[in-house]
Amino acid sequence: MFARNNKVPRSCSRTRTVDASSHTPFVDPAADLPDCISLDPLNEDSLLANLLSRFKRDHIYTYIGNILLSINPYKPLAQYTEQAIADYKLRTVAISQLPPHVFAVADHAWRSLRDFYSDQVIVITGESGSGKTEASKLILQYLGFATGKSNELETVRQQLLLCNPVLEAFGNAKSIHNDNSSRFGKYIELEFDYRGEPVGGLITHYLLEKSRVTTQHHGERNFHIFFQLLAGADVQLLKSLKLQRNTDNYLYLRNNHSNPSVWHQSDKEEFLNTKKALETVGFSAEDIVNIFRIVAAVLKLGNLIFTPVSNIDGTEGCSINNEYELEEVATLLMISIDELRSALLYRTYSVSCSGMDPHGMGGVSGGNCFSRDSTLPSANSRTYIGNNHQQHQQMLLQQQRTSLLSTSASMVGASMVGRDMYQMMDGCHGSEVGLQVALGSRVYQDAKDDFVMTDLSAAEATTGRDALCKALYYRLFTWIINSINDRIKVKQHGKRRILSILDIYGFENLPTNGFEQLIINYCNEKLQHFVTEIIVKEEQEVYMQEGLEWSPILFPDNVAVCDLIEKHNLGLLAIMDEECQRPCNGSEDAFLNKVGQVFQDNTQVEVAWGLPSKSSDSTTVNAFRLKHYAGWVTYSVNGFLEKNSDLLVRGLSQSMYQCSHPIVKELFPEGNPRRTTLRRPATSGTQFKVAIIALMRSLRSKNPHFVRCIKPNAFKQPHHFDVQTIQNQLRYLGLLESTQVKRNGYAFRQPYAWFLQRYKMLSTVTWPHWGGVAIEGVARLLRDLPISATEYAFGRRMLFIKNDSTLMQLEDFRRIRLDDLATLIQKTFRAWA
Ligand code: AOV
Ligand code: MG
Repeated sequence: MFARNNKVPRSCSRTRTVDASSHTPFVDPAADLPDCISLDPLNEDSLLANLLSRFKRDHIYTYIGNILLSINPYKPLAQYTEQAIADYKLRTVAISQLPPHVFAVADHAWRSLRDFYSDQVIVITGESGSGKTEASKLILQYLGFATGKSNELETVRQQLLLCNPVLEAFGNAKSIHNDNSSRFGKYIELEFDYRGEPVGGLITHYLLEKSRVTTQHHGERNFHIFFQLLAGADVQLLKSLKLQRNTDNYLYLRNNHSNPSVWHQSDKEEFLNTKKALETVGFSAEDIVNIFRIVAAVLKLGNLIFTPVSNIDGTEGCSINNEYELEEVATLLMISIDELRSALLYRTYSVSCSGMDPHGMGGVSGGNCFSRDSTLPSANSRTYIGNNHQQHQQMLLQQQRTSLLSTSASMVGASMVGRDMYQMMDGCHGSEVGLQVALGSRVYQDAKDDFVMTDLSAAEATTGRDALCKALYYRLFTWIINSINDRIKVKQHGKRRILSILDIYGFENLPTNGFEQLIINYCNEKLQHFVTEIIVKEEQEVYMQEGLEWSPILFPDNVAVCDLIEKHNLGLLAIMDEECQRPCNGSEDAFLNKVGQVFQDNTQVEVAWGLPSKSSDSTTVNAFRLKHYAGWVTYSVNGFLEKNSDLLVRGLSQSMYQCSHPIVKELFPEGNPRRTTLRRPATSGTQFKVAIIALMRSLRSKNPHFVRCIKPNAFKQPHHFDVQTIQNQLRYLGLLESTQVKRNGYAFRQPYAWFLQRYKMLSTVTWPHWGGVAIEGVARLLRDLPISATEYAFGRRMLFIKNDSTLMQLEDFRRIRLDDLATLIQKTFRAWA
């Protein structure tokens, strides 16, 4: 019990950093309770003190009822051995005598699935670097070892265990908060048969932070796989991929602000793990090389340098400085170098009679886009007009033959300065009259596949190159996950139940936050809402509805911030979409203006113009600030619209579709010239919102288990228990309130009829049948069992059980009794025979 006189003084608890390896008078070392609901008194100080006391002994796990708190130790611990798994699986002692552990959560979820045959979900939350991904891996490890070992399931088990290294190699990166930060959200649904054996699974991923492919924040790295490949590939593989080992040779790996380009020793080993994992998951040697060819192509595309070229008619274009890199990229992607060069240097606009596609983007479901301003051909670029695909190809060939500095009048059906042309197109939206006036009837009349072509400036070509690399990488990532899903999907028929594990990117507040952080933090808001609804709000509502004695415990609700972001028409995402849908007037300033107007009376949003930039001394940024559940975050709007639009210009997707590389072709279906749809896909923000709403629906449909991860300090250091950092997390996660609810509340509840049906064999009064009212049967049954009356309560319709351990005890009684009955029946049969 926590001693009253050793209570943490509030004043020091706000500022202290405690070296957890040393003894301090901060807390009574004896106060080391595995479940915080037993603390007396229960308050923030005693909660903190108990956590510190346990942390000092490497007891990083603590219960709050059936919620598991996990504090990142930032050092390897000896508590994840096969023996530990066996302890939790075999339970030679009562579960309450085993220390709190993430294995216990995994075990409880799995037993609940098997025993109650209902879907379960383990929701892991916490800020970036708090230990969510490690927890999810330990849960998978437990489920992998603890479930049966039949040969038929061995492959499934191995595949499920080994998809993680693959996902981490392609989807994780070093961030300032975490050296192995997940840059995507991951929802793994494991399917089990009636025996509780794994039979397959499905991985859903949420919005990979693909902007990292081309730019990284100060002190951060690109995705691990780039470094792993360069460090770990043998000389032959490197040669075949046309790569050099030194990361400094690649622009995308050279972060100017820091020195992360030096690969870590572990990258080399990790490469072998990733390759092995790819093989075990079922990728063929050919698939693996094809995957690495794309990774290599991204690195080499990133090295292309575009130099401005002045045309003799005064317009501006560009050429590629290092053609040898282009040639190697073309070889890797298996595409003609001319085709690739044209896609990178020129822009083609479709002007088909079904309506014009002013952005030349077509329907694209992934990839990045040019910002709407940079989509425009530069004001002084040349424009070519033609009217069918063949003519287009001829034109490209002729361009390559003739000097870029000359204009071939025969190719130009009408002459117009690019930006004017573009604006005209936008204005008329493909209207026949408008186009005929501008282009002349020849271009438009038989227009099935008409097009306009312009030179790109060096800056535009660079933006295009980056957009292509982000699209290639993101789509490769999606392709890998889809391929894994094909391999791990359930092949057997029959009834199945699901145990899901949710591991998303944690809440982030960086020196400079952008679109990605808004998406990440929106996701965290939704999860925070889900968790507090279930743990604090709904639970209390049920107690009151059921007539149990209850004093309400209040906890601030974050529904207002969720609404502010996702509200139909008037949320931040909707305002962003509205700007993105403007033909060419959409701008980040206009977006920010609208945010200021819509939320002028809202105290949770602030708009700020001209803030000094954190990444550069002289520049300023326009931003808005949001008051999240975890504190205020300032978002610079720079790049918001481009990232939200998430489109790739048509010429680039068409060129990728032309590749003979077997995977790349598949990644860009919209590049098929025969595909006619011009419908714009939903924006990134909207796609994410739809996915998150579906995720919340899925979470709600399952029985939840919670792991709440806590970060002990901001320096990734072991033995450092930073009181303020932890106190802040305890507060915004509402852990004191959760403890109060759990302390006074109940871990389990079920209607009387259900309870009676399940446990009727435990009493001769209720077995084999109870003829009376269910509630009375349950009361008789409980009276016959060695369970303390303080462990349960009778509601109007349901029986409430205080602790999970009591439920587990009931399950154990049931299993023993059923075994006895089975033996008895067998004996009786034998006697008859
Ligand atoms: P995260 O998933 O919560 O962050 P991780 O699970 O990647 O955080 O943990 C960050 C690092 O902390 C790991 O790489 C380990 O070095 C260490 N760590 C975490 N848990 C443990 C543990 N139980 N034992 C030992 N070390 C641990 V993010 O993905 O950034 O939100 O987006
Ligand atoms: Mg993670």
